Amino acid sequence: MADLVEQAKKKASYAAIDEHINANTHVIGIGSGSTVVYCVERLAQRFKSEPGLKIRACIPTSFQANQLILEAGLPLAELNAHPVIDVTFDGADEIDASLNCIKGGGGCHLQEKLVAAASKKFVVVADYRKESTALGIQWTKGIPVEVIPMAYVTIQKKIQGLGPCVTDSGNLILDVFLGVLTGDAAVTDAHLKLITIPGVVETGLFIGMAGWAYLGAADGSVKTLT
Ligand code: ABF
Repeated sequence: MADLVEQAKKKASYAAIDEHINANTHVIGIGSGSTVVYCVERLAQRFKSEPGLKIRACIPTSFQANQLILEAGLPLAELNAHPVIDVTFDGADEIDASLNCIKGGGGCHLQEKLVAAASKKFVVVADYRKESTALGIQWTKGIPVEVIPMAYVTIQKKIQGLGPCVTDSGNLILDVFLGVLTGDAAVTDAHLKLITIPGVVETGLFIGMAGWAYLGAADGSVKTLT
């Protein structure tokens, strides 16, 4: 089982990199989590072996991504130095048929969303366990919500969030249970309900941001959603 999942993550990541990285991709966003490790692995292989690739900058979404980029020998740079990203690759906790995602199970969704929002193309890579007909079915740990530390108790009372844990940006994460979110309107309503609370910095609901999802299957194939 563990081997099948790792194989699925790797196949999905390699397919995504091979389809979206070419001589015209210069600035690349690097997501967080265990699947993205394979994206960086494949990117580094191609960076070192294809002189035609002109990768100028890799923008991290977390401390983990920062370290992955450095250790792979890829060019690390800040979002403020490269505010327009050609393509970003990132994992997800759950993805529905409209490519809406729950992200942030690793506590990185604020920086992930900032990088995704600056990207011309946002590509999700995941294994088969993440695909879902409605958000909240597969991922049952709640929607991660990043909040300002000063207000976390007040917010926690309002939304009955579990937590907190500390993020790379020095904020706190609360996990909020809103049930199964069926359809785009329900996902949008959930995001708006949370984001309008003073002190909420960002939610883990990524709505309409992903243009592609590469999902590795247990049989070694890769399913593409667009
Ligand atoms: C990041 O890592 C997060 O937004 C998401 O929570 C998680 C997915 O990790 P993995 O690829 O390990 O499942 O992308």
